[in-house]
Amino acid sequence: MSDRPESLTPQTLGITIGAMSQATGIPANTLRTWERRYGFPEPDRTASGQRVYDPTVIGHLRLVNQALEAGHRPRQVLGLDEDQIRRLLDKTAPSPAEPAPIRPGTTSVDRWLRAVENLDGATLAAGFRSEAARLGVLRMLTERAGPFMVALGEAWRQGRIQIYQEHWVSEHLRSFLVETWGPLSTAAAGPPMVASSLPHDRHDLGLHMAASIVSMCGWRIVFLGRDTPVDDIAKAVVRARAPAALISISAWTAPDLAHAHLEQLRARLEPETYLLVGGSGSPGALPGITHLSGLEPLYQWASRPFPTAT
Ligand code: B12
Repeated sequence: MSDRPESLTPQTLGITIGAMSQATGIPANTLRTWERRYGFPEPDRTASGQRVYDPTVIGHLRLVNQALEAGHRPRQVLGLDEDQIRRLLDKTAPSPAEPAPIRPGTTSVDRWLRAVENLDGATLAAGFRSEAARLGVLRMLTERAGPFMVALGEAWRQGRIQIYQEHWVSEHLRSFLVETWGPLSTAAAGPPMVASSLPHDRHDLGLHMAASIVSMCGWRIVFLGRDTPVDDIAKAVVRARAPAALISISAWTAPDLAHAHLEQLRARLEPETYLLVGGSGSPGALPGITHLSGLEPLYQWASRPFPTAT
């Protein structure tokens, strides 16, 4: 991949096994074992033999993860396509009118990465909107926007995307997400939910994605955004009389730091306040914390009857 850093081509758009593992929470060894036993996920190889995965497989693997969490076995799940896993998980089957998935090599992720390279805002804006209309917001975020940002991070790490391009695209995606959740939240009939990142974490796109999901379910968002002190998150929950707080933790936050902040926050909240936690830097299940492994479980959680305010 590093032999042609000057331009983005289909071969250079893949992500490494480390990035795939980070994006899905599936250990690299498990990915290799599944490839050997079940032929999935099947990577391409660079000239030096390094595995490179199509980033759109991230959404598929996150579904596999959910099916395994739900008690299904790898051999039952790994031969299934995304729609079959959704049906296994009792998710709504897609309508017959839904278009077939875009083939690798012409994926939205590829097109959007090229748009970033060329600072082509029109292609990005049209792409975000049309994919949201085509797939629905939940699938657009889990199967397109999330994998796109992971691929972008990989391209940046390899020096193929500059920091100005990363800032530029982050602002584009942020605008799209705010336009998605803002009007829903303003019109929401449900209770408030405080949405925040942890101290020092300047990543907030996962938080905007999570806000988009819960606002679709009728929650009103009290958005604190990135890098918020734990005490202030707790004060906002009290002030808003919010029955729930949502914390998004990016891959940048070290797990032990995230753990410490979450313990502090839990101690400052009333016991009955729900503390929802997710994002690729989430330290996982902790006492008093509702850890959710992705946006689909968040959607399930937020669709339940509203709790009463504390
Ligand atoms: C965009 C970006 C930035 C932007 C952020 C802009 C913004 N407004 O958010 C900027 C330029 C500011 C930035 C800065 C930095 N970044 Co940065 N960044 C990224 C990038 C490319 C995308 C982040 C993102 O949006 N990911 C997509 C999100 C949405 O994915 P996610 O968190 O997994 O969330 C998904 C689910 O988990 C779920 N979810 C999210 N939240 C929640 C919450 C709940 C409750 C639930 C249920 C679900 C859920 O929704 C998403 C759906 O797919 C990542 C690459 C990556 N792999 O993520 C690097 C990345 C996170 N950054 C990285 C680094 C190193 C940095 C910097 C240190 C760079 C620098 N030298 O300055 C700084 C750190 C700044 C800081 N103090 O936080 C590294 C972290 C590596 C590590 N493990 O430490 C990454 C992984 C890049 C890389 N490959 O190396 N970054």
